[in-house]
Amino acid sequence: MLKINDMLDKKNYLKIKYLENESIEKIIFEMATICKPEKILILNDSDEDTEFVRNLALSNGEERKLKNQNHTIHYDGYDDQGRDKQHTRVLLPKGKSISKHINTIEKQSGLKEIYKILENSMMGKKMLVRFFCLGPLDSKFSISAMQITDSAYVAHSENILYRSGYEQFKKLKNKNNFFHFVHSAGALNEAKTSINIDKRRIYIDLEGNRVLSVNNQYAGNSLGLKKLALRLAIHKANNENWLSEHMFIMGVHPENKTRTTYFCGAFPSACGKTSTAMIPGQTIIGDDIVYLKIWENGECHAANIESGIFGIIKDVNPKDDPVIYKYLNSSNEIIFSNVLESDGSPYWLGMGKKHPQIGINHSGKWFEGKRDSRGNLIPLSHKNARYTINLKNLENVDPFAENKDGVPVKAIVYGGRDSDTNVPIAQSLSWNHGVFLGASLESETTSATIGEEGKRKHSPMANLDFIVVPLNKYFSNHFKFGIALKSQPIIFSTNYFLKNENGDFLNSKKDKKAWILWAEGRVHNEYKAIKTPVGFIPLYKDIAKIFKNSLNKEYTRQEYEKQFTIRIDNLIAKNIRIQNYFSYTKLPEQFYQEQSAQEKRLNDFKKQYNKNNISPFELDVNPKL
Ligand code: SPV
Ligand code: MN
Repeated sequence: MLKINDMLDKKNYLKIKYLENESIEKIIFEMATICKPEKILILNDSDEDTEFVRNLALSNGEERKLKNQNHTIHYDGYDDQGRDKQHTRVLLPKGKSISKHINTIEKQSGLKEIYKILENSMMGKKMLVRFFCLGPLDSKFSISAMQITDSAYVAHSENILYRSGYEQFKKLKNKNNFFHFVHSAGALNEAKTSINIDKRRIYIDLEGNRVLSVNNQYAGNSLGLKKLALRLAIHKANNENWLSEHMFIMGVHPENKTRTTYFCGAFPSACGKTSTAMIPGQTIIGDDIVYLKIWENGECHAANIESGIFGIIKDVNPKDDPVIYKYLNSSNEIIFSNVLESDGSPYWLGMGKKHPQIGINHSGKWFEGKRDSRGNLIPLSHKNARYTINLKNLENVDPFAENKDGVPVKAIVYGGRDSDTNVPIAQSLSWNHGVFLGASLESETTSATIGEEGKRKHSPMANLDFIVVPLNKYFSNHFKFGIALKSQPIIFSTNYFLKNENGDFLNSKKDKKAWILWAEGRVHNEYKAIKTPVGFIPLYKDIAKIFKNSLNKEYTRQEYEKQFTIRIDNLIAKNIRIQNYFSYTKLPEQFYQEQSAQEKRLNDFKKQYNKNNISPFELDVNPKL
């Protein structure tokens, strides 16, 4: 029987000892005893170790080189292309319950199950132990996080996406206040993808500040630092009065002005979060996960928890996403996942270029017209295919991206995929109303999670998949956070996905720039607005001018009218859906106050105008701030 001594040589043992942390030793030894790797490799922050992981991913076949020397390609299994919500569960101590929306399993039986699955899972493979810091190093945002994995692809991705934290761990001085993640891809086939998908499990241990994940490779399931750490951080934040959110951070730069206004924005997966943060002319700090804290000066400060982007590649083309498209064609380090490879080049859906009729993709050898075992046509690349890049070489990275104090946030945006209800942009009437708008976010499902697409679902703060505390507690935390701030960010709601009667989008992808610039102007009191039951909307003359100046586009009165019509009946129906959806649980009093106030405003409006759809021009008479 393999012993720790056989797995761990002197050099690696000393790398553990250097950290002077008993908990780390204990965890590594316990997991190695269960998973039985052929070798334990402790990786520090050195270039040598980073290079080692990159090469290991290539030599063990989890990644392959593309024509461009710094580009590699990785495939996840055909049925491992999104987050597995069904098998992601919170371990719950006996006799405890959290909330209906949280998928749970009794802790002892859950641990027993996953330990059994993890048994021998790393046989013949190397156990890689890697140390990171969530948030800027040595800051009030920093959380240390250790990743144990047998996948060099996972370790390689995390090297690109997170800040190295081996030295930061040393500063913990033997404390166990860190997150840790154990992952095994499990048995692999000849394509080096996980075989035992039926035994895919992601179990979250809140008290232990750890997540165990097995039989998967797709990053949303396997990379501890990403959505697994987000869940642990939400738990921590809700006990410590700060926020851990599924948000971007960007610097907004109005035309012909020198100021920068920082925005955070929460959008469900595949609903425009990255592309908002990448709007031409603006600067990006992060595109996925943000911690927000009340700073000493009473302002809201936010920091990016990551240092890279794991972005959806579909529809990245020179017209819609020029910055990313250019980057993907540069010599910077990139991992492409689940795209088509032909002759050493990557191809994906919506790249705006002719693609070959044959190649290799997530289904193996691919040809146009190929069908899977269920009879479905296999597209050339998966809709949830991704690119993994570091932020530092992006031309639009914000100069304060690594600031230890984060940046002061002046606006928060909530947006969902909604074809028929919300206007493209509205400013909430107050912080509490904004929290209510975030809490009532709905969105049509996308390919970022496994399951049916296009179904309208509730998506509070675009964070529901990751909220591991009761919604009452989570929403209360938001309300309280606003009260404690000396100056509150202004909350806006957006909707990029309105459609006409024929199912065509009413807006082009570029239009989001106009909404964001209008919101930025509102932060600085530069525009008047029209008050509606769902918040303040732009005046035609202002938004048309923004379209002209920033996009060189004539925004017609007809477009404005169609997009900013207040769809009273749909909004009332939404309000009822929200009420029904949350009826199973008790929410904070402020939520109910906002909901009934909104209901009253909608009903009063309906009475006053006596119709279902009210043109903004009918409201344009008496603009108020
Ligand atoms: C998302 O789905 O929200 C993502 C990608 O950012 S994943 O890593 O799957 O979470
Ligand atoms: Mn995300």
